[in-house]
Formats: sequence, structure tokens, C-alpha cells
Amino acid sequence: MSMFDIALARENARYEALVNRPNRPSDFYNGVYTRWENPVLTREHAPVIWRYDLDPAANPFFMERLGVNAVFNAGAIKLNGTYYLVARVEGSDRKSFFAVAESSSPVEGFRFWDFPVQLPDTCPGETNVYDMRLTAHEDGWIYGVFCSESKDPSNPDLSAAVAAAGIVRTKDLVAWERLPNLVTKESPQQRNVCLLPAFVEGKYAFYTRPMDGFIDTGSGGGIGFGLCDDITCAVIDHERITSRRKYHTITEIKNGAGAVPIRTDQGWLHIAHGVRNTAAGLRYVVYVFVTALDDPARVIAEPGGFLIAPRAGERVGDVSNVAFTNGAIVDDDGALYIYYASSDTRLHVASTTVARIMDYALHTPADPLRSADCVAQRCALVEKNLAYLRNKI
Ligand code: M1P
Repeated sequence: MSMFDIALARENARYEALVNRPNRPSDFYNGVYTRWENPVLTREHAPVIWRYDLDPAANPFFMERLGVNAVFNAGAIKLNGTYYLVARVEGSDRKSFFAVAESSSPVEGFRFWDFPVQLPDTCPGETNVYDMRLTAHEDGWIYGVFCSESKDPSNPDLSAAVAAAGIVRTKDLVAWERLPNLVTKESPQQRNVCLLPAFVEGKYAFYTRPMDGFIDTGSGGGIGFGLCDDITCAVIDHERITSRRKYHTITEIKNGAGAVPIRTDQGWLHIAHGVRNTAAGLRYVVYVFVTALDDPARVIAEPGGFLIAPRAGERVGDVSNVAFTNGAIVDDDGALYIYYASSDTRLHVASTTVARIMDYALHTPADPLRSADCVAQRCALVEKNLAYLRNKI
């Protein structure tokens, strides 16, 4: 066997072992969700045929020609019994693209399709695309809403960029129709936009994230909400703020929609992200809020603090200290799978049920916003517990 063939066989074997590796619940416990031990997608899940030229004449040293740096932030959907993740794949050249991975299990066995998603290339200025949210809309289409990033032509700063919400739609995740980017009249930039699965007042309803600049949300007060008449030429005239950024909370610097909101009997469940600043840089966590069924912009519950924060090895990566989600799947039995990425590097799964997370959302106290009030809140819990334990004896 040639060195080339030995190296190829080794890479193929590693890949198969990784994709077929069983997953199991970790020993993390908080009563709200289960963290699973292994990430469901990593850069090592990128198929060998994406990275190596398999022709020994063209690649005699069996070199990786097109490296993959990270696989993270995936939209998620279940179709005909199969679990699909549309992941953000970042090449070693820093450009991101989308690729579909599928499995018959929600927690293991995800395997990428042979070809990445080839989005219709309709925006010549578009340099980078990432973070697709997949909405199975009641109009019958599956929409993908993602960040479309371009160099800011009006700013000579080499890093100046503009973020907009790109929109595509599909029936099968194979053929994608590109629609014009969302226009929000009040906000010059948008990221973390996602489409509600249901019409509201007969219109398409988007959660937005008003921003003044590419990174800073500036005057943007939090997660926005807006309606548009025509998805094939989507324009939002006015955005209302839903979940607000607040001083000295997990959302102080910014927040943004995450997984597509899930309809429950008690309201729309949102699994979003919040960002605070620290001496070590920004810290991203996943948090939950609920909006009213009759007014999906009105927050009716928002437990204090985070649902998922990066832990242990999750804390380290290309952008360390980040937990981020843009995809979740609800099964017919009420099981809920939250696909969250850590540190812009890899994708994990946390499992729970809709009933359990709604209990968490509706019965966990809100952030009292001040240390003194937090102490009072905790003391009340201790007093209640001590009284309960005394009465039990
Ligand atoms: O690097 C952390 C995250 O940063 C962005 O989120 P936000 O717009 O809220 O700052 C996104 O680019 C996301 O992809 C990334 O994970």
C-alpha cells in the first residue's frame, strides 16, 4: 500500500469512527436539561472529500487542500422522521457556508451530505453567510433566515462591515430559492433575525435585532419584532422591542433571537442568547423567555439568568466563552433538543421536554436586578426550604 493510500484509509477510518460514535448523557445535572457528552458536529465531521484531493497525481503528499476550521451554530429541523442540522461551516479561509447533516437520531450519528448548500449567488457584495434559522412556516415553505455580511462600501476601515438578514426558502433542503434580503426601515444593520412559523395579523412575523453597527447594538434596545406583508420583498416598517437588554444582567451588551420560537399552550417559547462584557471579553449565554400567543411581541415570562452557559471545555475555542443557539427540534412526544454551539467551534446537544422547560420558564423567578433584592430572593427560598424540612420531620 502506498503512503497515500495508508493516509487516506486512516482518515476514512477516523471519520467513520467519529460519525458512528455513540453519544450518552453527561453527569451534568440541573433538573432542567441533560447535556450530552460528545458534540454532535465538529470540524472533524467535515467529510474527507471536502478537504483532500484524492487524486495521488495532483496531491502526492495527501495534503489537506481545503481545511475546515469550525462547525457550529446550526439551524435544525425534523422532516419525515429524520433530524437535519444546517450547520455553519467555517473554512480555514474564514469564510462560512452552510451544509446539511442528517441523522436518524437527535443526539448522535450526524453525517454531512456530499455537497455543501449552494445558495443562489444573488448578492455580489456578500462576503460571508452564517447562522441559519429554519422555519417550517404555515404557508408550506421552509424558510432559512441567515446573516448576510458585506464589506461596508461607505467606510474605508478595512474591517467595516454591514450585516443584513438573508432569506431563502426550500421544500426539501436541497433546492433553495433566494429572496431579497430583509429591509428594516428603522435599523441599519440586522443579525440574529428569525421568522415565526405562524402568520400574525395575516402577515409574516420576524424577530429582529436592531443594531447601530456591525458589532454594537448601540441604541438597539433588545430583540425586536416586526411584521411584513410580502416575504418575497420583505420590508419591516417598525420594530417593537420584545425581550429587552438590561443593565447588569446577562443581556447588558446585547441579546438576540436563537432557535425559532416554539408554540406551546402557554405561549411562544424563545431560546435566545444574551451577551455581557467582562475583563476577558464578551460572554455569550443562552437564555429563555416566553411571549403571548395573542401578541408574540409581549414578554410574559423571563426567568432570571442563563439556561446554558459554556462549561469546562466548551469555554475554549476560536471565540472563547460563548454558548449560542440557533436551532432546536421538538419531537412528537414533547422531547426538546437544543443544539447549542460552544465558543464558535463545535456543536452540542442538550435534551429536555417542552413541559419541563415551560415549567422552568414560567416558575423560575425573574432577575431582581439588584444584589440586595437577589439576597432577599435567595433568603426567601432558604426560609421556605427550612420550614418545609422542619414540617417534614
Ligand atoms: O461570536 C459569538 C457570536 O457572535 C455573533 O452574535 P451577535 O450578533 O449576537 O454578537 C454571531 O456572529 C454568532 O455567529 C457568533 O456565534
